[in-house]
Amino acid sequence: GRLKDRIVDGDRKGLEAELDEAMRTIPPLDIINTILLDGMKVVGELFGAGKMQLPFVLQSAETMKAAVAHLEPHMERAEGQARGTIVLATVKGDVHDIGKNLVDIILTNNGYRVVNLGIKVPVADMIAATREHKADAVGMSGLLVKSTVVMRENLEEMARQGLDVPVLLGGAALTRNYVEEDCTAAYGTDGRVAYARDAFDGLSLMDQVAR
Ligand code: B1M
Repeated sequence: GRLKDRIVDGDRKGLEAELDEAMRTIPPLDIINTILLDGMKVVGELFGAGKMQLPFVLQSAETMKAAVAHLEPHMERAEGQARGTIVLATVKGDVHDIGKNLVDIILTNNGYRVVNLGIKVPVADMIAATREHKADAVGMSGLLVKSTVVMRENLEEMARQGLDVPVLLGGAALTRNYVEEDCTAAYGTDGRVAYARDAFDGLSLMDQVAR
């Protein structure tokens, strides 16, 4: 569809009007999950195949962000007291934040308090924020292969600093096996590091740990 093409082309002109039009028939979250994310997938494939240059990838990412920002106020939000707190960050050396910010939106809309520390976050900042906010969990995001190594090192440091909250890991370069074997071993105790395949997986994991 046209909205998907807009993401691929990084075309923001008239984007809001088109999103408003789409929202008449499609719930905002479905627009993100089915249409917009499909567009980002194409961008990733084109870039990976050397058929799209970085500045254009950036424009697609900006268009995606603008679209999500426009849709976000229209999403349903769970009312009442916060169900739990998560500290969320893209790891050191990594700037990719679209997936992390989606996780933020989905958790926030489902009643969690999200302390979003942004991108390129050193582990010391995550540890400090976890203590300061008495967080129930830490969520790390990262899309680069090297970020998977950073996550494992972060878990070692968290363990050294005596942190024992559950940790959720997400991002395209991770595998379930790497998270459940290597990362769990790095953190020390069994079962406290979980792999979130997508933002909804992140929500259901949060529902489990925050109880
Ligand atoms: Co970059 N990039 N990028 N990039 N980029 C990838 C990741 C890459 C796979 C592209 C490719 O080669 N095909 C590749 C990584 C290769 C590798 O490491 N093996 C790559 C590269 C190489 C780079 C640079 C090094 C390029 C360069 O400079 N030469 C550079 C890195 C800079 C850095 O980080 N230091 C770079 C830069 C950029 C842009 C700035 C241009 C832009 C990012 C803009 C931004 O985020 N603000 C960008 C983009 C857009 C991409 C692709 C095309 C799309 C990523 C995206 O937003 N996807 C990406 C290709 C790809 O992923 N296939 C690519 C949509 C998003 C919703 O998905 O983040 O995976 P994702 O999130 C998912 C799940 O992973 C999960 O939930 C989401 C869905 O529900 N999830 C979590 C993620 N985090 C979670 C946390 C959770 C739970 C679930 O709980 C904690």
